[in-house]
Amino acid sequence: MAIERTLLLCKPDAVSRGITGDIIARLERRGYLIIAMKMMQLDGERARKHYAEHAGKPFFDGLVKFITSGPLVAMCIEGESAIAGCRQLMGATDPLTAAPGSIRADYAQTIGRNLVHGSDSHESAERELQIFFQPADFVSRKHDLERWIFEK
Ligand code: IDP
Ligand code: MG
Repeated sequence: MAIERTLLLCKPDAVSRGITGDIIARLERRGYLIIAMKMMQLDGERARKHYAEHAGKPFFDGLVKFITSGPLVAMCIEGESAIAGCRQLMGATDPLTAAPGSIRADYAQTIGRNLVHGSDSHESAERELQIFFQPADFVSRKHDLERWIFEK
């Protein structure tokens, strides 16, 4: 158990479909804290860096083309075990196998348009957050953490 930070993206399909608000509402309802947030459009270089682990896979070029196709909303989420917790809220990569009630099961149909990205480990979170945010982009939500999340 530990307070963690993770990168959460509302991908271009979520922005285009107007469901970023629903996604953010689910994160906030769970009690996660947004400590950085920006809307931006990725260029190819940054997209390939973000998805470097998938370079060479058959879906890689399509993935880069899609993630650069329009604006996305990038967030740093903070909370207790936030890396695994956000992955749970998102649901499995393929919406057809995602748990009912998860974002991907509730809003998506295909693996290539599955609306959200979430870091899958500590190492990924640290690496990915640096791709999207500068140190000055982060706010402190220490008081909210103390009030709502730390168990005394
Ligand atoms: P994740 O987003 O659940 O972490 P990853 O395996 O890291 O899933 O894949 C990154 C993204 O690449 C997925 O969210 C999905 O949009 C896309 N992707 C993964 N596998 C496939 C595939 O087999 N076909 C098409 N797109 C895929
Ligand atoms: Mg992944």
